Amino acid sequence: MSLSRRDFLKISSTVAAISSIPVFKTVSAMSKSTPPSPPSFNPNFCELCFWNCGLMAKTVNGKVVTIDGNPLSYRGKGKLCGRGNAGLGLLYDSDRLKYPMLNTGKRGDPKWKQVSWDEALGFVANKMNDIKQKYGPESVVLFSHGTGGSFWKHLLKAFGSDTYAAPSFAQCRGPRDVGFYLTYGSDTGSPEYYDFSKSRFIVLVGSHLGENAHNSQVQDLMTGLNNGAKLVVLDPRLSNIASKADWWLPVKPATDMAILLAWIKIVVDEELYDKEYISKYAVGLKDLKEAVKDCSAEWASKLSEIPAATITDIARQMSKHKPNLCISGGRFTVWNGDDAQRSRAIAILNALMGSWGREGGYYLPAKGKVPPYPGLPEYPETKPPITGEYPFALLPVTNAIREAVTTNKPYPCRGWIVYGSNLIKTLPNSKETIDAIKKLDLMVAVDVLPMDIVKWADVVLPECTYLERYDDIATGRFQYFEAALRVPAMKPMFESKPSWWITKELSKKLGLEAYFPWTDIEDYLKARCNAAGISFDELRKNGVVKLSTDWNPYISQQNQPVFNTPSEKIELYSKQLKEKGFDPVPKYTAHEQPPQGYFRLVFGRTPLHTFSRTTNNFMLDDLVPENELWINSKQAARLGLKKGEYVRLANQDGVKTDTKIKVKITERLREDCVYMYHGFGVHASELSRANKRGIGTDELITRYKVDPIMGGTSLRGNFVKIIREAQL
Ligand SMILES: Nc1nc2c(c(=O)[nH]1)N[C@H]1C(S)=C(S)[C@@H](COP(=O)(O)OP(=O)(O)OC[C@H]3O[C@@H](n4cnc5c(=O)[nH]c(N)nc54)[C@H](O)[C@@H]3O)O[C@H]1N2
Ligand SMILES: Nc1nc2c(c(=O)[nH]1)N[C@H]1C(S)=C(S)[C@@H](COP(=O)(O)OP(=O)(O)OC[C@H]3O[C@@H](n4cnc5c(=O)[nH]c(N)nc54)[C@H](O)[C@@H]3O)O[C@H]1N2
Ligand code: SF4
Ligand SMILES: [Mo]
Repeated sequence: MSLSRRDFLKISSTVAAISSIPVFKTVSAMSKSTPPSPPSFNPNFCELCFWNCGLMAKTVNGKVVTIDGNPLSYRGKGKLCGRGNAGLGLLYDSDRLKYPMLNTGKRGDPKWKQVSWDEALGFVANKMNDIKQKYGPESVVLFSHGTGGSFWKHLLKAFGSDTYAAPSFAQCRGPRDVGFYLTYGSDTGSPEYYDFSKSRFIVLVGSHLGENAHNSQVQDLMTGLNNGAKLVVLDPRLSNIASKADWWLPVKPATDMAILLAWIKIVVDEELYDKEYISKYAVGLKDLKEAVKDCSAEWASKLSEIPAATITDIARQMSKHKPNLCISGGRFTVWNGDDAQRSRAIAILNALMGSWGREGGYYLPAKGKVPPYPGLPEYPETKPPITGEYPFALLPVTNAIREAVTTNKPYPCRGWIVYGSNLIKTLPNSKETIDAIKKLDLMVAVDVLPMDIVKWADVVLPECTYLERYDDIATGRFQYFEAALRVPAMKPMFESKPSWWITKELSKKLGLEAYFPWTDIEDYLKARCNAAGISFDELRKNGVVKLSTDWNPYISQQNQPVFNTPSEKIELYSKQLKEKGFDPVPKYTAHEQPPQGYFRLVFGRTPLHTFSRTTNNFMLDDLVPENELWINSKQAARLGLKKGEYVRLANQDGVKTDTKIKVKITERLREDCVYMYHGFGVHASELSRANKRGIGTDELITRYKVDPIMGGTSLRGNFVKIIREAQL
């Protein structure tokens, strides 16, 4: 059955009415014979993206009927974004994974056999033990993106493997976090430590906040702007937020570093930096000055196509508002392969403005801890995780794991457990991912939907959705410390199960039950709450507990910052980088520009979808059913393209898409690129709505560079040409 959002809205206004959806059959039967019971309300936090906004779910007669923002939640501040509001579109998706399944066919060409949980977990345990015997426990690794992954991480550590990799490092924010870590000895957090609501000046380098719908951050940004903050946006596209900016810089893609270095030079040469702050907290100013001496505004202008006078003016304006300003490099920072260095340039510029630890800049995040479940046995000794040969990979590197399958370096990698990550669309060059999967001894997918990754698994473990489960306590470091809880608002549908249950059952089959001594999840959560001095009942009722509320987030005489760098200062010049053979101060690298007849493939987010995970959601599908190809009107006229026409794309390596995309003609984009939302072009035939709608950026990203500092894969260096139907 395919249900649209309009259908759903029509029928969801009363509980009796929603009985027309088959999944509500039991409710309707009940509601006819028994009067409706009073509603119950359970706190939860959203899993439609990784911001995890707090919410309250209303349940009537055992079925969730509405979800609303929880005002106590920092990340949501009482609101849910368009995607978050569509949580029921996931819960009641008729395409959901319903039973454990074994693949009796081939990986990629599966024949599914429905099996019991006992059989599915027995299969996984046997294979894991086989691999352990032949190669060692570290040869089974975890890919994990999402809250339930914490139980899998615990299980794998107990099994003897320390490799748990999230694409949010090497395919997302890793370069930014490493760039800041090398400069301040701290990453920038998630939620980022941006103090936007109090900023007087904000610079967004390639961030499209607003379309990137990270809820509280968008609210904070708008508060800052409403209070008069000036805004600069660097983006080759007039994004929604760029349309609100005081300065929109339609920078030539891949040249941002030139502008950043020119700003550093102007600020240093004209002595516009925060002198007291730099002399007290930073090292390396002299070396920095020397390193950027040739990076004039005129030089940057030639590369970036932004006027030199504008570059100079902004540097001066910026420094007038110091230290209450925030220069943000966005979250998705894997662009061109020198991304940790670009992020370092942003970190250095912030340091010159004295914005770290200052009101309106980057706040100092509150400290706090929820200790682990008490009395657990120690994890066994094991080999270091797979990070590739990247000296500053702070976390395991997804793409290095993929390589390890073929190279057996640093050791063989034979089993993958993939929790909540659609790796086929998430890692660049899907052929490399598929080739690696084909070589494995075990491939497990833990998911809620039959996404692209699922057909490559030997066994599929259906997790219930976030509204049907408890998860581990989630913590957040804001201007206070937060503990948040997810409480099931209804029983899991079909035979789906929560990860806390799946991992506990699997631990028994692996002989690891000593690591899972709790009787059930409430027993586990209560013990953790006790250890942290939190009331479980309060957390269970409100969903959120605020701790460290007396935290001072700003530097003052009594509140001095600690920099966890070798010099214990902010490192404008990095000896750490120098020692490993990298530039101690960022340098400009020229990146390839599109060849004749090609456009650079540029992509971002639609406010109403999260990657591929929401593309089948019937409440969102009606609003944004597919992605569009943005193309500048001059180029469209040159190619004779018409608005709404469907085209295919081919990239520089001759890869041609098998699906089509609708043309959107616009003035809001430079002429040298085309733009689309990432996440569409799903190739999973069981997804009745999403399958083959639009084009996936991932299909066209066959080429990538790896950041030698930290292992991030650049995703912005592919070029495409447009193929019209007539040319096929
Ligand atoms: N080409 C290209 N690649 C990219 C990006 C891009 O813009 N373009 N963006 C990059 C970025 S920034 C990131 S963060 C990554 C994101 O990478 P992923 O996290 O892999 O992206 P999603 O498409 O959201 O895949 C999530 C998977 O989790 C499943 N899922 C959803 N909810 C649950 C749940 O409750 N439990 C379980 N077990 N599974 C669940 C979904 O069905 C889906 O299969 O991708 C990166 N890769
Ligand atoms: N609605 C929604 N919100 C999301 C997500 C989602 O899937 N959906 N995903 C979340 C996640 S995990 C992440 S990491 C963030 C990512 O969100 P952001 O950090 O904002 O990053 P991008 O998606 O890369 O931003 C895309 C913008 O960068 C511009 N751009 C492209 N090339 C260049 C360039 O060379 N220079 C400059 N200056 N700009 C360039 C594009 O035109 C586009 O407007 O979004 C988060 N928020
Ligand atoms: S930003 Fe939106 S999708 Fe993400 S967690 Fe919050 S409400 Fe959910
Ligand atoms: Mo991300």
